[in-house]
Amino acid sequence: MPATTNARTLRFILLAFFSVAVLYKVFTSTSPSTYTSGFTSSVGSSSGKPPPTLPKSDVGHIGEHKADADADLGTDPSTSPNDIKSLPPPAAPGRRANATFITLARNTDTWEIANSIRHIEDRFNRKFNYDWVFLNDQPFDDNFKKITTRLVSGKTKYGLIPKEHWSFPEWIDQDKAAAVREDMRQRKIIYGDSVSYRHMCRFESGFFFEHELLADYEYYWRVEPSIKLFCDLDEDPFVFMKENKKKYGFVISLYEYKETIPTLWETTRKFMAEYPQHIVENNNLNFISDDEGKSYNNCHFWSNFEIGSLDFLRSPAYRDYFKYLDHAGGFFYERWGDAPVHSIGASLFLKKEEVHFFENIGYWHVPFTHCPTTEEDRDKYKCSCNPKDNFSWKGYSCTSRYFETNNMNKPKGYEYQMN
Ligand SMILES: Nc1nc2c(ncn2[C@@H]2O[C@H](COP(=O)(O)OP(=O)(O)O)[C@@H](O)[C@H]2O)c(=O)[nH]1
Ligand SMILES: [Mg+2]
Repeated sequence: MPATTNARTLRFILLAFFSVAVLYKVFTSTSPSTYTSGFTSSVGSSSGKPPPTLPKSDVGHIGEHKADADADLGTDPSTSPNDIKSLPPPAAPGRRANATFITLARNTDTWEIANSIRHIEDRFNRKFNYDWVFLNDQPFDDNFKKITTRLVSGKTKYGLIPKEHWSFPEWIDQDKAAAVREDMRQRKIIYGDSVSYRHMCRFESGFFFEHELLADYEYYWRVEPSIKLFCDLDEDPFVFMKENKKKYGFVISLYEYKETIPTLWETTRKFMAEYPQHIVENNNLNFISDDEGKSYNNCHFWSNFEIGSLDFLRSPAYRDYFKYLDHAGGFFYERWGDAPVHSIGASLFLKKEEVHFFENIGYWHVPFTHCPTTEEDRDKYKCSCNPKDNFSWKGYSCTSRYFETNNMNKPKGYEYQMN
């Protein structure tokens, strides 16, 4: 055979071999059609192993996610609608108000107040770092200070209540006061036989805002042991109060037990007659009275939550009112609570628009919940409360009345939360 023929034959054999090899590769390496795109496909081919077997729905889900990452994931019921966000900043930018949290507590309340602080910090204060003032009729022990300082992101301050703010004033007849306690004990009136509860109510009514540790602050937020916050609080309520000239803020309102305040209203009426200069026009009298002030309807703002102005409580009007009530003796001869006392003060000495209802602060203190009414708000503020538990539109709440007497529109859908 000539050399050229040999060379041609060799080229043909090589070409045929190469073509067969290419065809073999093409037919054996085609991916299964399910994995044409996305995360699972690339895992399968790069590892050299067959792709993991996933249930059909998961395969579709992962493929979709990768192929269409920007699509509205809310349309897929098995997918969280949350966008991927970066972590929130450690401290919210912007101005702060001159404000503090305030808690009255005993050393035995350490773990219950620890829970409350955790709620307030997680939902709000870790980004705002406001101070926290703790007051007690006994010295706080080291453990109370250690645990609370550990949890609060702002400064913590611990104060002892002066004796004259936590004792019987000299004009109180001790025998008469003891007889009332015994009678209330027999009638099973809540805290009716307690001396310390009465000191507490009197202190919260008239003295906490006089404590030297609060002297330099303008606003306070009262926090009690074992409360919960259900929603994120991204807007600073103290700054809100300041910018909108608000003096008293609440989340829950309800009727007071009338057995605890038999003569509170007649004493208040005497005060109004003697101090007419303190009663402002366009006040909230119609919130607390159904007959233009003849009688009290027992509605009050629930004072275990309050965001308020210390300057209001330190005003001549409120100070005169407390002094008048204190001399009348009802903190000991009855069992006047600080909630009706603050509420009557705020309703008579403040203009309507200086009082504010915080619809978006989801809150619990045994046994009542306020949960933002609309789903839109519960989404926006990441609330964890069940809207069925929202007490605000139910029969024993006064918040409907508050809206009506202030000509405010109730939130959309409130009527579905009335029962
Ligand atoms: N230091 C001190 N704090 C008290 C005393 N009694 C109640 N408190 C506080 O006063 C507030 C109201 O008391 P609490 O027991 O929650 O009453 P309730 O919410 O009306 O059932 C809470 O912050 C308590 O920690 C007391 O005898 N001493
Ligand atoms: Mg309480």
